[in-house]
Amino acid sequence: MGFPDNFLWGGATAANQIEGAYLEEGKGLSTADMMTAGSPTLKRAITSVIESDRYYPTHEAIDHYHRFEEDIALFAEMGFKCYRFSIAWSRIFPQGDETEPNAKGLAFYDRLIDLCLENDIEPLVTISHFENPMGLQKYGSWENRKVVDFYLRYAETLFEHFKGRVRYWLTFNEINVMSTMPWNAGGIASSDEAVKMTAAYHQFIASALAVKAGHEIDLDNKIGTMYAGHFSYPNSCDPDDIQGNEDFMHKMLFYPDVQCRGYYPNYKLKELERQHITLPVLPADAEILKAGVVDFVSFSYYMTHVCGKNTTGILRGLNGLETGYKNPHIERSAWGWGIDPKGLRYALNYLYDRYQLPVMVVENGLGAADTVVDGKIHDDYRIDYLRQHISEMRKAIDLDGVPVMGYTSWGPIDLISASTGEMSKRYGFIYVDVDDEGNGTKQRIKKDSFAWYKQVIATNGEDL
Ligand code: BGP
Repeated sequence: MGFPDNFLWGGATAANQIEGAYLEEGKGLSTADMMTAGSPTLKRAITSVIESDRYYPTHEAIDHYHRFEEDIALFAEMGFKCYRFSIAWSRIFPQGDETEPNAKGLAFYDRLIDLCLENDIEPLVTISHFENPMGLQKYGSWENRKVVDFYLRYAETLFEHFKGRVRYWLTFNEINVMSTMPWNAGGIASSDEAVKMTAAYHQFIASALAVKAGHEIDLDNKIGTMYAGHFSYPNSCDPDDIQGNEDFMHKMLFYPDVQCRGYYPNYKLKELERQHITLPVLPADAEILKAGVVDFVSFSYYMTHVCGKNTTGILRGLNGLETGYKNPHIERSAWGWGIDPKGLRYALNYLYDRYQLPVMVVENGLGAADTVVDGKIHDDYRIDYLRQHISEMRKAIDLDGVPVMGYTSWGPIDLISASTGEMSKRYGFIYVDVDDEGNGTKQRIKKDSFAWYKQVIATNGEDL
């Protein structure tokens, strides 16, 4: 009993949140490079000005691009079995639409991946994580079907180039974020529903084509969906609350439904009909979606929501990530995210029941402000959070029989927050000396949670 022997313990990051070096070695500008910093109360903005007096977090981030050797060594010291990271599309195809890849961009990831493999760390690559080459803006980004071809060329380049070295892939990070943060998800600046649904449709087609190509290039490739786990409880047992909650869940769940089943669910087709939205369907698309179903389901899990009959709008509140009613049974993080470890067991069961595919938790963690006292960071609150979540995940395996493949906690090293652009919202086992303005030595310091997680992995989750 307990975690399987080959369980993939590790951590997860995204290129635009850690690498920096935003224009080095031929990299083109990405949509993430055009976002200002924000704060818990101030939303990040999209800008067309590349240099300004506001700090642009992706430009330097934590300088992982130049310090990856030190960072991977620290992950290896913790005993990571798996490292989930993303490849910056604009390092490989700087404008997005070139026919030949940028060799220097591939070379950086060669070094990173080879180092992981030397340390027996299985790479799990997110092909697109909240960044698109700015060069694709002239096409209208994902609103234009042409971008499917550019994405496919990019994905095939990765499958070919890293063949035999990378076996686990995710086509899009949190694909359902197209509904809530379309700029992050697809370089879409509009909040118009028809535009977002068109862009999402194109991403489904692109994902399906990539899954098919990935399997053709290497039968060993396992390619997954990555769902922003927006799980929600009904506000009461009033049947209208149950329906209201279901309506919210559907707005999110249709994304993994399409990727796992290979077709749009009826409830979504009916909703689109009511909204007078026509999807840009081409004759062969039904076949494409069917032939490109994913091999596994991965998701991020930070919080749960409460919805019901009077929930208006799907997401609102702090950073746009709090939904509906307050849940009096759970506590909240300093950023207002509802902390619900038991919900993780529920979520794992929910996804496995729905798709009957292996499941992986590819993000989970506590964003908190840490203080350095005498060169040490005593983050018992983080240990507490992770311990509770991991123990609920174990129940899903032991008591419910859910085939959980692995667990990569979010931000094993402090990095830039995606929603706020802050550095002070920290998730790491490793502290990085950088503040919200980008000042600091960038020195890496192990927090108390570092030794704790190392022990968790060493005992395969026995010693929590
Ligand atoms: C997910 C994203 C990540 C990450 C995480 C934590 O939505 O996939 O990129 O940032 O959330 O969120 P935040 O950084 O806003 O605290």
